[in-house]
Amino acid sequence: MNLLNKRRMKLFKNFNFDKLKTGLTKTRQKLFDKISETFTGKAVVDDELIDQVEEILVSSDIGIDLTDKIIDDAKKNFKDEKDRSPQVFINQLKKSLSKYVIGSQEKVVEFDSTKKPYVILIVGVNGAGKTTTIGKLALNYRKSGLKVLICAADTFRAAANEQLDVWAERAGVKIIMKGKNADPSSVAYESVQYAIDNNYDIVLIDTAGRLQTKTNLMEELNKLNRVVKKKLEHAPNETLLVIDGNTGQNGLQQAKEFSKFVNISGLIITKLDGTAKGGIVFQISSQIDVPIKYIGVGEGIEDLQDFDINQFVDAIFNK
Ligand SMILES: Nc1nc2c(ncn2[C@@H]2O[C@H](COP(=O)(O)OP(=O)(O)OP(=O)(O)O)[C@@H](O)[C@H]2O)c(=O)[nH]1
Ligand SMILES: [Mg+2]
Repeated sequence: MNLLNKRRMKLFKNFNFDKLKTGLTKTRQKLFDKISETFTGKAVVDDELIDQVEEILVSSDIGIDLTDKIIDDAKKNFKDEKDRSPQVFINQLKKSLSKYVIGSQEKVVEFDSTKKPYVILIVGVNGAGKTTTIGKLALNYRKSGLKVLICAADTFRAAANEQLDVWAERAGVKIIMKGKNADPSSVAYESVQYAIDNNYDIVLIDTAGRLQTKTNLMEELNKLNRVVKKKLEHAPNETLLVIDGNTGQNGLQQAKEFSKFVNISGLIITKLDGTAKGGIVFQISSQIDVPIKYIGVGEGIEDLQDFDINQFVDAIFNK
């Protein structure tokens, strides 16, 4: 392992295939089960069947553009196959789906111990799952042996501090908060200062939910970013946009708009348990060049998983 790899490391890997598969049940029903039904009793996949598969993909949250690409790609590769059975076609489909996501996944940013404190900014629209995700991340980083500080920069919503405080306690980490309506940038600034003074390894900054269409709130995020950078030049080291997996097409819009104001290094798609709209993951990845770092598959502190495209595809396209 070279020095660079040693410094930039994946500190924890959370992955449980069964949990992922259970979480994605509704998405699987909408995609794989429907495709399987179409293939029932058919030994050979012909163009008419492929047209039906195309319709199923379009009506899921994969979207028209990506479906076009996937179907073209799968058709092209399937043409050369001697075995024209449904299983072989499904395998082609899986490969084609992964193909359009894998490129952006190579850009995932990992923890770097030379950047101390390492600062992660969490942003997103109202109710996306930011605060919950911070609690989950804090626990994972602490378990990895890091000294973790949580910064409560959501000074807007009543009870935001209390909610985050509960998560900090669950995760067993320190939290910095100020009164309601304090300037979020000042809480962030002071937290980073505190982390520097007290030898913290990592700072997780929670922010208020904001609609991507509200320019003043988006400017506020940009300011917070600048203020943190002023205190610590390398920070924020990661800016993660949290997207609720149920929001479908709007999630894509959120990613595009937030990117105009802050440099999004990764996405966290939450609430993939219980939604039928998991196909949105493919659409988002194929349309914006930002990797998906984690996915949320439940409300509990252990329910944050690393995103792995091949496992994700397997969890949807398996009985
Ligand atoms: N099922 C499920 N629920 C989740 C997940 N992540 C978050 N939630 C729930 O989503 C709701 C909102 O979560 P919060 O963490 O408060 O969201 P937020 O983005 O901080 O919300 P605001 O600060 O109000 O913008 C809570 O009820 C969470 O329990 C997940 O992965 N799965
Ligand atoms: Mg919150």
